[in-house]
Amino acid sequence: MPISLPAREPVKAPAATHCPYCALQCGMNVAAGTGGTGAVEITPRLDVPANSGGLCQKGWTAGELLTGGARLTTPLLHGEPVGWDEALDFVADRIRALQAEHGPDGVAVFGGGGLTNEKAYLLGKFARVVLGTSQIDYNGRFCMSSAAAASNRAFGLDRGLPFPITDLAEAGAVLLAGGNMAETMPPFVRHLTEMRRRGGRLVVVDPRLTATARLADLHLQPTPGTDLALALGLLHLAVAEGHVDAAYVAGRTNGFEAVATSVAAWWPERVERVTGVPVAQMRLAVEILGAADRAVILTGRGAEQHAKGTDTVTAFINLALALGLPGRPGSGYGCVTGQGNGQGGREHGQKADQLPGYRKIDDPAAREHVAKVWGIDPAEIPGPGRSAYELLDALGTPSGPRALLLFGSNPVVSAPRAGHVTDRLRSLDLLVVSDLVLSETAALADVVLPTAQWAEEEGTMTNLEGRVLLRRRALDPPPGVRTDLEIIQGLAVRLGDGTGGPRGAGGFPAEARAVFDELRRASAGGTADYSGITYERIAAETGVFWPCPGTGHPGTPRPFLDGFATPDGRANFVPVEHRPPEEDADADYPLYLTTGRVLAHYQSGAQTRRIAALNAVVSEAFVEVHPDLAERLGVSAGQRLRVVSRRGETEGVARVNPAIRADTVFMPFHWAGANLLTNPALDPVSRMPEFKVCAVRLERVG
Ligand SMILES: Nc1nc2c(c(=O)[nH]1)N[C@H]1C(S)=C(S)[C@@H](COP(=O)(O)OP(=O)(O)OC[C@H]3O[C@@H](n4cnc5c(=O)[nH]c(N)nc54)[C@H](O)[C@@H]3O)O[C@H]1N2
Ligand SMILES: Nc1nc2c(c(=O)[nH]1)N[C@H]1C(S)=C(S)[C@@H](COP(=O)(O)OP(=O)(O)OC[C@H]3O[C@@H](n4cnc5c(=O)[nH]c(N)nc54)[C@H](O)[C@@H]3O)O[C@H]1N2
Ligand code: SF4
Ligand SMILES: [Mo]
Repeated sequence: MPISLPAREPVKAPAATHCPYCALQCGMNVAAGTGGTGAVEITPRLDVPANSGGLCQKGWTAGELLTGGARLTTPLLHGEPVGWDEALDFVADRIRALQAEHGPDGVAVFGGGGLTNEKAYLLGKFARVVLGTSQIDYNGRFCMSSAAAASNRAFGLDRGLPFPITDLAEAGAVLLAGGNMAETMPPFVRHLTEMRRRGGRLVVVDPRLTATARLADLHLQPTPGTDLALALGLLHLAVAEGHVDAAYVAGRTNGFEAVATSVAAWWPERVERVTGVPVAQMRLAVEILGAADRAVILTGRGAEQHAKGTDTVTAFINLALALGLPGRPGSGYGCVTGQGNGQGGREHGQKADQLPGYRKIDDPAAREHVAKVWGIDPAEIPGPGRSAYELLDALGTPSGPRALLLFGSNPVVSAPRAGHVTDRLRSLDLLVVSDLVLSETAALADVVLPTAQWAEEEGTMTNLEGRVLLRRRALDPPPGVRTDLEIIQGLAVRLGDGTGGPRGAGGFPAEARAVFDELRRASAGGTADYSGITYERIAAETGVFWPCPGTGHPGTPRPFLDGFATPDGRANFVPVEHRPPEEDADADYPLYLTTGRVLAHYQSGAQTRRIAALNAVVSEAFVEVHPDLAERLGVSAGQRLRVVSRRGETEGVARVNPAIRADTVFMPFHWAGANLLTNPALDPVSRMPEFKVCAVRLERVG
């Protein structure tokens, strides 16, 4: 059934909006067609505290993909351009046939943390209400799920930074475990340098002397995968040196005794043997944290992306609680969330076990509330589905989904054990990808749906501080391109009950505002309550912090000041034990591989590898090796290296750098290759894969 799309107002004035990429969500003004060139002009906004005038080179060049020739402008069916009706009819017919044969769970959905709140919400609703499938998850599972799980069990709430980013400047000390913001969020660094300018001290934990570690007063350089032991050792020392805040522990927490007992065995020399971090450096780190009146402990993906990531973050939270930090002004624990809407993307129902408002899908009260908003019976909402890697791993298997609809992710490059994931994607009966460009994953799809981009659409994004921001439209999408909301609506109309009701056009508006208004109602009373947030308020207040239950509510910049979100209002210490990586180095694979990011490229590189100025900075995968290792292998900088793991092999150019440990090599994952090697061992709680450590060997090529 053809439907009418919302009218688009012509756009003239520059739009005050936000960068399409990372969770810092730097504010920028976007002016379209400046000087009649068709090019887009980007200037930083001064009114957004996260960047207040700063942008990184990805932000400066983000306009290039809007106007360049790299983007998709027509749907593709088996590689051939077709019209929208033909493409969407084909998808709907195939889904109907596959569900008739394999049941509702025969069709799966995979979303992304770069999608707006509105898209994430509507995608989750589409999966449950129209497809009736439990099989939905998203790439945020690969991102901050371990920190989320640890925060939930300690604080009863997961909000990346539970304080405004500008609070960092007031801290007397910051310990950052496994984050490299100088490359991953350059304008973030100004908050750390301001802290240091005021006399505060920075401690960075990273197996590499990164650009961020170079800014630090103290750099701890552990073996990859040993942060848990390090955190236990730091708490051991904090107890031994009398840094525990006894009044805070007694007044605001539960369970300290068991944790104090469990770290007793982690004396400093033992921790040094496990981590490689000298005892003196650990003592200094604890002294710095203990001496500061206000202190913050932050984790990034380096500490989190492990098969024990949840316990590692828990160990750092235990340390923060013992020092009396969370819930005190200018102090606390925070996870530096990654994707543009990494925070909001995990709150509104694209996660296998969640419903909007950060509700649990197996909670009867949550199901009843959301079903009412959706106009369906609670019993019709499916139960929890598979987590991201488990879902990808099940595709095309006898018990797994036969079709996948994918919005906002490129797993052929970014999933762990990517060679296997690619095989699973190829084995599907139907793969449908909505993207701006022909990503490596879109290139495998039966149907590719070209979607509008950030500067061509409205919507909300929730940044790393939990601040809900407004994405504004600066220009029209090219002819032939539709927004994700229009695409979801197009499918809902075809696959729904054919009425204007909740299972048809009525339940799936394509206007972002209408979706947001429904999201507000669906989230009301939930943990992530957005009910008091409106587009007008966001515009007037430069963002509103959730929870915001009611239009008269001011929003909540610091949710833990008066108490934690646990039933008794107290934070929970949770005892955890160190264990080695799932795959340790051995005679055949003697080195640790760790993976991460470089400044110029974003994620799977689908966007940034298509931007000339960024490709000019780094244009291919590299392997960072220590000079001693290079000498042992007879390798010099610029030579090609083969990196081999039990799962696959790839090549890269050698970068010889004394900044990395001699037992470890580093590869960025922005090019297909690094993830052919990685180990999909999953964290038992968060289901996060072990991206940050596996065993490899190096070979010279030729
Ligand atoms: N330029 C750029 N910026 C980005 C992104 C991007 O792709 N490119 N992506 C965005 C997203 S989604 C995310 S999640 C964030 C990620 O932001 P970060 O967490 O800062 O990024 P990573 O480079 O993945 O990892 C950070 C550091 O962890 C270190 N590391 C590796 N193994 C270990 C370990 O076992 N322990 C410790 N302590 N450290 C370890 C690495 O050496 C690396 O320097 O960045 C966001 N910003
Ligand atoms: N080895 C290794 N692997 C990793 C990591 C690591 O550190 N090491 N980090 C992991 C982390 S933290 C993350 S977040 C993932 C990210 O990895 P991916 O999930 O692959 O993320 P992106 O590369 O951002 O993919 C987004 C895709 O969606 C498209 N896109 C962008 N915006 C939109 C939109 O609004 N709508 C639609 N439909 N499409 C859009 C882009 O063009 C791109 O093709 O990678 C993970 N993989
Ligand atoms: S730091 Fe992140 S949000 Fe800011 S300009 Fe760079 S990519 Fe964009
Ligand atoms: Mo991420």
